[in-house]
Amino acid sequence: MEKFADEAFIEVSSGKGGNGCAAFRREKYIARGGPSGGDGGRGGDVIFKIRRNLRTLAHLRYAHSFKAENGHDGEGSDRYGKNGNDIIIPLPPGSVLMDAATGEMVRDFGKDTADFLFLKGGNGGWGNIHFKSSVNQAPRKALPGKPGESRRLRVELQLMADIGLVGFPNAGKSSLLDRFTNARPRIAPYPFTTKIPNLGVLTLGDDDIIIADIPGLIEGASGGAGLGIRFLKHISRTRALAFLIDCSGENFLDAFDILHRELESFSPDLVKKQRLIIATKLDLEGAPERFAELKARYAGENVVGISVFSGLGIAELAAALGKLAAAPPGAAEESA
Ligand SMILES: Nc1nc2c(ncn2[C@@H]2O[C@H](COP(=O)(O)OP(=O)(O)OP(=O)(O)O)[C@@H](O)[C@H]2O)c(=O)[nH]1
Ligand SMILES: [Mg+2]
Repeated sequence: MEKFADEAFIEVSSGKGGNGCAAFRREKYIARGGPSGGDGGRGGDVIFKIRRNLRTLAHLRYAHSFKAENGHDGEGSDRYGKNGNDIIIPLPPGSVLMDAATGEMVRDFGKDTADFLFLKGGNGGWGNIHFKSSVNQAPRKALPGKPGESRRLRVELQLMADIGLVGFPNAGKSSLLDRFTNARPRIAPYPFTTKIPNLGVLTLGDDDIIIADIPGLIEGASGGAGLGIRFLKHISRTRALAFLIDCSGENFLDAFDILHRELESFSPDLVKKQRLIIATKLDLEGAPERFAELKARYAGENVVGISVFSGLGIAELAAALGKLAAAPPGAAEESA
């Protein structure tokens, strides 16, 4: 599924340490106060954290530069500078970090999901309180903070779809992906427009749901008819399937049974997944009646009707897909 890799380039920097301070006590009745300059604070670190609810790298593309706070400078009266705040960069599970220039692997979060401290902030410089000695009671010496570090990284993520769209050619799968997501697949009024799978991201509140649109299936696909069923491997690890059934003409009533059979012959796990039946093109004449017939025939299934053209049922469908994506994983995913 390398076609679906999501990728982002980011620049990350840890904070510089604060400078140490050279200062002297000035108190009443004390003629020559000793040194009182505090140390600079430590610069903030760069830390990566895996967040389960993230599914894509989209958040890295808006703000691609991430910098931790610098340490604050030390001050007189023995005051130490505050440490700079760390920068915490959230990543979706399965992210891989590589050096942008060399491609060298930095971290594979597919193997280890623990927080990753990547760049440490610079240490703060010592204030002059550290430099007092028997021979120098009034040292003017204080040290600057150490610099932070910067690196450019390539972040890569192999997307895995939550929901797979299956249906006969021309059922409206790509049109739905186009309507719902950032993906812009080819759409045309003839069969087998889609030749390779497309992925799109549907954002619902805080959650990203990844939808896979695959080439159309026909009766006999498991025996090689049409484009065959090898594309089904792209939906074998989804949480749920949506079966799209074109209600603009004939063949709508048996479509689900035929699709079910083709899927089952590819893998019995596929038909154990959570599923939803979507009746499409309800804006066309006769389609609402066919939708009613379909619902009656598959009374035990969850059947929703939509029109991508008129917008009918689209909001309800988004909510239903959100629920499906949050459902426990299907049997195929557990065994994968
Ligand atoms: N009237 C109407 N036409 C639709 C609707 N949705 C899709 N279509 C049309 O149906 C045709 C097929 O749409 P696609 O989205 O390409 O269908 P597909 O299922 O991806 O087809 P394949 O890629 O060949 O499997 C196009 O001409 C679309 O414009 C709809 O809600 N109403
Ligand atoms: Mg298509």
